[in-house]
Amino acid sequence: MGLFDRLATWLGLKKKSTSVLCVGLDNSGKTTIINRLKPEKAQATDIVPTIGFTVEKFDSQNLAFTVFDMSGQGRYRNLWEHYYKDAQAIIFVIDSSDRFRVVVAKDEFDLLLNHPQVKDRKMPILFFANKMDCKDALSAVKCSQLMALDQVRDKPWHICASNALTGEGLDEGVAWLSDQICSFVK
Ligand code: G3D
Repeated sequence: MGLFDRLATWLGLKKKSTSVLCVGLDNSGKTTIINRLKPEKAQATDIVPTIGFTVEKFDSQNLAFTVFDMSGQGRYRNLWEHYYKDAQAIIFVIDSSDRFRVVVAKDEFDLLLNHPQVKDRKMPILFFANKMDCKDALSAVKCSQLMALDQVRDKPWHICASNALTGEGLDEGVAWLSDQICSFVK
C-alpha cells in the first residue's frame, strides 16, 4: 500500500479491503444474500444459479468486502478449497427449511474445517440459518446443534437466522463479521 493509500485509510477516507468466501449447499440462498448486501442500485432483480463462482463487492462499516459466491452444486463444491487460502473469513449459508440436507451441509462443513488451509487458522465463520420465513424452518439454535457448532472451539463463529428475501438478519451477521475482521485486518 502506498503512502497516500495508507494516509487515506488512517484518516478513514479509504475502506480496508477484505476477501470473504460464501459457501453452502446449492439453493441455500447464498446468491440472494450477497445480492441483498450490495448497494440497492447494484442489486440484480433476477437471481440465476451460480456456475462455478461469481465475485461480488459491497461495503459494510469501514470494510470493503470482496465476496466469492461459490456454487454449492455437488459438481462445483471441490472448487471451494482453491479459495480458502486467500479468504480472511467464511460465510456459510444453511437452508433451514431443508432439514434433510442439513446433514449434507454438515459433511461439507467438516471437510472445510479439516482442510489444511483452514484447519489451523483462526478465521471467523458467519453462519446464516437462511429461509427462516419458511414454514417448519429449523431455528438457528437447532441448525447450530445439527452442525455441531459447539465443537468448533478454535475459530470465532456466529449464527444468525436470516430471510434473504427481506434482508432480515443479514446486517446483524455482517456487523459481527466486520468486527471480527477489523480486529486483525491492518
Ligand atoms: P444459492 O445461491 O445458494 O444456490 P439462491 O441460492 O440465492 O439462488 O436461492 C435459491 C432459491 O431460494 C431462490 O428461489 C431464492 O429466491 C430462494 N431464497 C433465498 N433466500 C430465501 C429466504 O430467506 N427465504 C425464502 N423463502 N426463499 C429464499 P427460486 O425460486 O428463484 O429458485
